[in-house]
Amino acid sequence: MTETKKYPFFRVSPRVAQALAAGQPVVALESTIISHGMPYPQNLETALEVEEIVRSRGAVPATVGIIGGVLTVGLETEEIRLLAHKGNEVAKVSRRDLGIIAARKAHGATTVATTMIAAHRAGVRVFATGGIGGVHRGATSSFDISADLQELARTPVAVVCAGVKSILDIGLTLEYLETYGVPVLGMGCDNLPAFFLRDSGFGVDGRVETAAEVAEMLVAHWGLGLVSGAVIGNPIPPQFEEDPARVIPAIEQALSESRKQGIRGKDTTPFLLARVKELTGGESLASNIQLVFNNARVAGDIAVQLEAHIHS
Ligand code: PSU
Ligand code: MN
Repeated sequence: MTETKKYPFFRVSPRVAQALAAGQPVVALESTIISHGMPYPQNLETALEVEEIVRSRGAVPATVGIIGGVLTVGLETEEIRLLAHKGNEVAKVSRRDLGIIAARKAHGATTVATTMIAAHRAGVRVFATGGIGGVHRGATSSFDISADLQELARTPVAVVCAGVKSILDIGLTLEYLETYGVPVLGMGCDNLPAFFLRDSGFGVDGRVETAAEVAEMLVAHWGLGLVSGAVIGNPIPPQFEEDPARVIPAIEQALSESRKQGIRGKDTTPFLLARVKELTGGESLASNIQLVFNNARVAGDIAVQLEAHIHS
């Protein structure tokens, strides 16, 4: 079964399609971070500023989301506004939810996993976000492992992120990525960043200093016929790093509350993110926004370098 004209399930905006056809660098951006990851109106302001930052590096932004059941690469400002405003009312859509939301012609926010799916299908190789999903603490009994990791195993898109938030088991997340053949690079760092903190204490597979170096590694990885994605860990700028003495207790408390309240499945990550934000006050939101900006800059640079490589 293929899609028909009557039911277009997937769409690339004309702006992004033209950029891709012209060989311009494009950076994909996710929308769960908008609808579920940040409150309104900071989510909207951040999403639009991230697009501006990507442009300022010489690349074309392509925010991904689901509008009326159509998985769309390159949301218009009004569509971003819709997802930002609706927030938790729109579905958080991972791989297993895509067909359900498409058939219902509902709106949806794409996670890292579904943003990768859409980016790959459109021909976009670089994607910027805040933090990826991973292996949850206690996963040995809950089995809670983000579908983001499986997507990284099977979809050739490079995800620039500030590492993994310590609501997760960072060590197990790296073990999982190793098993599935996903390279983890550190942008100017030997250890994977831990979102609000610059250093998780867990080593990356390759330290890189420049976007050009990342592009070379991606060209080699994919040139060898490997189909997995890659994680580019980019530490939060030092001036925005959080105090571990504030963040770590907040994370511990959020985790303990989620266990007590029996939060499960796809609600776990949004619950923990929102709770950590409440417990640390507005400051953590400001850091969150700054690290996303920083990832957008680096992703823009990587996309530019990757295009330069492909056309040289
Ligand atoms: N981690 C964050 N911020 C986020 C997310 C994760 O620090 O906004 C979002 C991303 O969209 C990610 C998703 O893909 O949560 C993972 O959800 P889950 O753990 O349910 O797979
Ligand atoms: Mn999960």
